[in-house]
Amino acid sequence: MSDGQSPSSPSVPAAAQVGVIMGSQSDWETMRHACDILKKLGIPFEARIVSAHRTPDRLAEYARTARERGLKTIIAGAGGAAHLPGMCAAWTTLPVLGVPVESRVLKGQDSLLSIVQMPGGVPVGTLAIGKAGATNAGLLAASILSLSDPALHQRLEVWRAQQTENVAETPAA
Ligand code: RP5
Repeated sequence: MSDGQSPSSPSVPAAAQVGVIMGSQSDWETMRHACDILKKLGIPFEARIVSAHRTPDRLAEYARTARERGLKTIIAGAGGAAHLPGMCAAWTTLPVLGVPVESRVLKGQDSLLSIVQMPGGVPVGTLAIGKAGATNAGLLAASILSLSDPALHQRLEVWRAQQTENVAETPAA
């Protein structure tokens, strides 16, 4: 699980701006799509396994120190009783984007409801279940960072334009 690097200095890892955390190794298949977007847009990030239930102290330490370590947004993905995004948001005032991972038994409905139903006062921006949610979490993190980064704003505009160009007008046979 490699971290992002600055596109201008490929040998020197840039300080992470986005923290991508997930409750388990089994979440990586979903969460790697958030990382893929961050990589494509040249946003330095770090990816970590941090479980609200199995490693609660790791979560508290991670979230409480996130802002002082230079992170600007956290993407948190979890499945089932998906308390990771909410508990992360409880420890930090950074924007927290929650990705409901598709669970085996309830297909991610449990993850979605666990993440989206936050009490007023502790927000988590909740995305769609699975790959689309992880991809959009990466894009939303990029949008947030682009507010104070004109070069990133430009890369994001180019990415969107390319996406539009890639949509065929007629379906392939
Ligand atoms: C959650 O439990 C994780 O986020 C994961 O989606 C789910 C299952 O974890 P494993 O049993 O696969 O480690 O904490």
